[in-house]
Amino acid sequence: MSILRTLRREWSVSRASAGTRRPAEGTTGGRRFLVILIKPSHYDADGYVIQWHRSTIPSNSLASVYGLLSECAQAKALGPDVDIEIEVYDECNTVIDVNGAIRRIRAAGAGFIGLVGVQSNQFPRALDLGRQFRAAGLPVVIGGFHVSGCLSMLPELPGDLKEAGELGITLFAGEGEGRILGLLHDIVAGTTKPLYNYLSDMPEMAAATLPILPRWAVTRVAGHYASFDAGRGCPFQCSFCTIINVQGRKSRHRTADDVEEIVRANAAQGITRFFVTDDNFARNSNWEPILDRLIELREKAGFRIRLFLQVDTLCHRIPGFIEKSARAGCTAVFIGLENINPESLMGTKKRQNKIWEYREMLQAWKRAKVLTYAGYILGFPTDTPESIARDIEIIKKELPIDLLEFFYLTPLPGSEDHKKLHLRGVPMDSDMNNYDLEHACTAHPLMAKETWEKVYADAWERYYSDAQVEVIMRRAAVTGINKTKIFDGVTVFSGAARVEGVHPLQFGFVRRKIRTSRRHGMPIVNPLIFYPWRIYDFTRTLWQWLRLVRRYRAIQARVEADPAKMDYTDEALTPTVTGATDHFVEVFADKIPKTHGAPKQRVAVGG
Ligand code: B12
Ligand code: SF4
Repeated sequence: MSILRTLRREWSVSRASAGTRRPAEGTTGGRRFLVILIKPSHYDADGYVIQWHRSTIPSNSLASVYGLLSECAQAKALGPDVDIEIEVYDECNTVIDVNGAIRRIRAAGAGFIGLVGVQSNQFPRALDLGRQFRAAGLPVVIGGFHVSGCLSMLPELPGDLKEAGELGITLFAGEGEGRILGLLHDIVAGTTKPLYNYLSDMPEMAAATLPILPRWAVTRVAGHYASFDAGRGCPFQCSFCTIINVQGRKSRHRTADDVEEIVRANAAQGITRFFVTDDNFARNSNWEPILDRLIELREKAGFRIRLFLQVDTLCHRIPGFIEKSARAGCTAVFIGLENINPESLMGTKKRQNKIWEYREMLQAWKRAKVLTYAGYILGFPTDTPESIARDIEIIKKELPIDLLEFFYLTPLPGSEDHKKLHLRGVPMDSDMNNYDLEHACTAHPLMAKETWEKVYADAWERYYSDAQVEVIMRRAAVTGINKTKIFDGVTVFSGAARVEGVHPLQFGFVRRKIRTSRRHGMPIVNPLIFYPWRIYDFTRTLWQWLRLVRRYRAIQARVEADPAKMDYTDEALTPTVTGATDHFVEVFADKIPKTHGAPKQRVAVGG
């Protein structure tokens, strides 16, 4: 019943902290310069901001920019008599009091609003917030992947970035390390430029400013996870990826000393759980010294570090990587599986994914008792409802994945896919709010939009069937994965899309819908209509969650009570025999390119 316990605990903390004024950082009584950092969320289909009493994943962009500004504040960078104060909010877990923020900056006498880490799907919300602050005459700066991605790949500014400029909002492209002070000076002098573009000049990460958030901001994330990026950049070339075009393909990494400092700074405020946001930590060329240091901190200095890592499907080939990750405290890992059809993977230049090694790789994580999450993209050009259904069934039976999450193949601004479609004039959804990987944003060659939408909804139903949930729990029991973790994971991943209508990556505990925080241009609903609807909406959702939790508790109780639970085995858990080819690899044999290490082609079975 851990989810309900978490909810109860989080709810009481939320109530206790409601209305408390956030402590200003570094005040000494001189002139004031107030920076309000906001990580915007985005809108649901009804135009309400997607936000929660507690979010589940911390924002590393916010921690990075907060770290940069804290450094300026501590260094008295605007002069010895100027106190730089910083407030920091993640809109996914906090309702933004726009009028209050305006009043506080006015009372301070100077300052600005920083809209941080704004992704494409958050840009409309960022513009709506920016519009209100600009109407009050405050300086507003937007940074993050939408601005950086568009500027790195498109020949000219798209309409929404132009609109931001017309509102007087400053755009910041590229990374903030080493550049924030210049921006602050310009804001103070009133000479802020419409655009700062540092994309061609990526800062070194060694000795770069450390990402950090104050404890009260971290505790708004369930489980009190903090985050850091141990490195940026990825050597691969997936065509749907924006990262390589913004942060580059060269691995830039923090030092082991810096990572230790991040851990110690967080531990000093009672936080030792970390989401390491490197898109592919296995390709961080400094992974080993970093893991060695974390192992030392855990095993010699007694830090109770827990890590969530993101890796690629070839990580098991790096000697010692999985073992050291586990010893360093990794209890969960996200693997960019993306698809099991080699044709789809080749089509998006994801050549590094060798499907014949998937099972071995997943079993290696299982042996280390690490929970595995994998992303699966739906809508590659050759995908059909039938082929997707077949592939999901194969995964369920033959691959020991714990939690699978589905995405639409999306031409994200900043990716090669988006650039190509844009230059060819192929129609794409003009509403950036939909670029959340939960919407079909462009036409599919074989599936109508409605078919694709049904395939997406069905994928969650198909993978999280009660029978498969039991299989996942049985595999977890026999491989020693923590049963509370598996229960929580399965419940959230199964329910987020189906009950709340949001992807698990956007999920939080206890949804909030604020009547007046509605998308620009949509009417504010009369309270007499809004509140009865909201009560109904809330009760319906709660009821669905309770039913789901009850069902899964019954399944877990059955698994736990089974005297033969430690004898459980299935095809996915059976070790791959050297030289033999897994059944699912044979299914795709005719599509496997003849690359180094590929199994010899056999006759393809199944369609
Ligand atoms: C961690 C992460 C998450 C976390 C936390 C979000 C966060 N941004 O912290 C979670 C899991 C919540 C998340 C969710 C999603 N994510 Co995400 N995420 C990432 C990831 C892996 C790391 C983010 C990060 O920490 N980057 C490092 C920081 C330091 O870089 P940065 O954000 O660009 O910030 C720097 C500069 O931009 C600048 N800057 C930024 N803001 C500001 C503000 C000011 C005022 C200034 C001066 C400077 C400045 O300075 C910062 C420091 O250098 C990135 C990939 C990546 N490598 O960045 C994807 C990424 C940002 N996510 C992406 C996507 C698509 C999503 C989702 C929409 C989809 C999904 N279902 O996964 C969801 C939606 C969430 C929502 N609520 O709407 C895309 C965005 C692409 C785009 N065109 O927008 C990325 C790039 C990955 C990808 N697939 O290509 N994500
Ligand atoms: S492996 Fe991940 S981070 Fe690297 S290019 Fe591919 S999608 Fe991008």
